[in-house]
Amino acid sequence: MTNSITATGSSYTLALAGTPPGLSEQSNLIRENANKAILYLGEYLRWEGVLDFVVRWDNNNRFSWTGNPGFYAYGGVLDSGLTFAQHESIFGEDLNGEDYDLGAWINPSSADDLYNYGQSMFIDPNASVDPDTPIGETGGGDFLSVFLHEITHGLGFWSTQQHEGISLVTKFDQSTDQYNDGNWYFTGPYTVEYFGSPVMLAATGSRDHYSHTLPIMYNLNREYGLYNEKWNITNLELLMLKDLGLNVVNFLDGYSPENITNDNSFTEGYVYRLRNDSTGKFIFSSNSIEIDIITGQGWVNEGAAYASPSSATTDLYRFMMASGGHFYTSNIEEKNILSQDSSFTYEGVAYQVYSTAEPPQGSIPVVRYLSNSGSHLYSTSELEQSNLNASDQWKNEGIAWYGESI
Ligand SMILES: [Ca+2]
Ligand SMILES: [Ca+2]
Ligand SMILES: [Zn+2]
Repeated sequence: MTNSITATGSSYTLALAGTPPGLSEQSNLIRENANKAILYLGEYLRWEGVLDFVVRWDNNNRFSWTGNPGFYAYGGVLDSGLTFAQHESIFGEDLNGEDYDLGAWINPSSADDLYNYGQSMFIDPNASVDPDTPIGETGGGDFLSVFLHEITHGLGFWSTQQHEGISLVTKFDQSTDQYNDGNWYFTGPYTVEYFGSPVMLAATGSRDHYSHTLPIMYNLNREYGLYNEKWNITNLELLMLKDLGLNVVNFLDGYSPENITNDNSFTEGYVYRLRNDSTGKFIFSSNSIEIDIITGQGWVNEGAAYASPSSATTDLYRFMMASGGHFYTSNIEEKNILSQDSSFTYEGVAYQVYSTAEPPQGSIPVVRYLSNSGSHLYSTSELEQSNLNASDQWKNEGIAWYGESI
């Protein structure tokens, strides 16, 4: 059943999966607490699509769990560096299909009680988020708080740079820097504006938390949380989520973020060409998040090349080549052939274009060039094309697709 959050209009589902028999009597209360956590977060965030939340008892191969019974964030990361839930929240597309988008894994060795790091957890009979609610002597923390914590990971507090090497760099990782003191800091502009400085991240444990040295009012995304308390949303988490691309529509205490514009040149529906001077590669993007991520990472935004047509006739498919460059095609047969080729990794639909068959009058041809070194360049500029045509470094491969003129 799809639910809607009155405050923001966001939609969601919630499932319990693999609930141990010993917890069947408590499962309604567990669901009620998880639901309250979603509604609580949903008062502040407006997301697109339908976020599918889960409380799932199972082993999670991704994290190859070895420690105490405990909780772990449910989700996964796309090549773009966004989590599934983050992508769906921003773009409204559910890219992991039937799988749940975010939530909590619970190690199943807790057969008939909820444990976190060996301690029994509190399941609040009132499903309250009030920070003054006593949570008993359990020591394992409050289930509602821990679930809320895990779903913030699903929404983008997720470092793969620390845990899975640097080949996959998340939007979160892009918002962090290691300073001379050896510590990592979150440097998102909204967060820095609010906090007054970059926010120190956990030095031990997992870097997608802020450090336990922050003032104790900051609890929800703290590493080594204060387990005898309810963890509450503060503006710090909300501004970190805003820096991660989420649409935060409400803040606490009347706070209103400064109008910080990183890329005010971006226009929805325009396709930008970006250039990497150190590798000589080019990329087309109509995705403000992607442009934001790669600009400054050696990529220069050359500006809008054309618009993605509103009445497009085909998808444009993007591949990553083993050589490091991108390859684009609007030809479905070529797309299917390259999908079988191990030196091409399919990245998905880049945006929509006009196919080469009967392009409308006034549309802009995109001409494909192949260099002697095997990389491709797509050009919409007649001046650039005449230079490329005159060069013996480049071979004109013809019109690849058409864009809408701006
Ligand atoms: Ca979904
Ligand atoms: Ca899904
Ligand atoms: Zn965590």
